Amino acid sequence: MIICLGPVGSGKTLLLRSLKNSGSIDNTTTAVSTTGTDIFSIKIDEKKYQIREIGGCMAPLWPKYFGGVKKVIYVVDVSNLCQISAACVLLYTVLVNPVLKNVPILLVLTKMDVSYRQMRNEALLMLQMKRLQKELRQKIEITEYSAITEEGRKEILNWITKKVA
Ligand SMILES: Nc1nc2c(ncn2[C@@H]2O[C@H](COP(=O)(O)OP(=O)(O)O)[C@@H](O)[C@H]2O)c(=O)[nH]1
Ligand SMILES: [Mg+2]
Repeated sequence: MIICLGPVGSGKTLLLRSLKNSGSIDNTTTAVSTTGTDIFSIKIDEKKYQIREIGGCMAPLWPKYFGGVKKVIYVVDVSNLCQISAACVLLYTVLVNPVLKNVPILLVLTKMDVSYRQMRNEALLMLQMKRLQKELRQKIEITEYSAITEEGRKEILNWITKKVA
């Protein structure tokens, strides 16, 4: 099982929906923020991957779902600078959990369609990625995404299918 975490409204549901069905996001898609958890079954090259989205408002309960997790996708909304430092603290509390000490992490900087290119560096700075990468033993990869343009979709799918060393 892969889990998808991130603050409320960071774009988890839209990301997983667009990974599941490319082109499924349109103006008629209503966004209801996820309260419990939602499981998305994503088929890549005839193989099925289960990804569980855990609602951002459930952050205190996240660790309940860490058992048996193989990979973590962490979604951060780069268009919302106010949320980024909170996202960083949350990410840190996730990564120090011993259950996840060998689990690869994909940090998805999403809503790139809203932000300017240089937002990436600014966001990484605010997330204190350098420090995180130094202090933590997990392998953290960083990628950019937009559920609107679906730019970056392939990179995420590749990461999902990659064998865990
Ligand atoms: N422009 C833009 N808006 C997005 C993107 N991803 C999500 N959103 C919007 O952000 C809001 C929250 O998205 P949602 O996927 O429900 O967030 P969740 O709470 O993390 O599941 C919704 O209004 C989405 O339409 C994106 O890549 N680009
Ligand atoms: Mg959601």
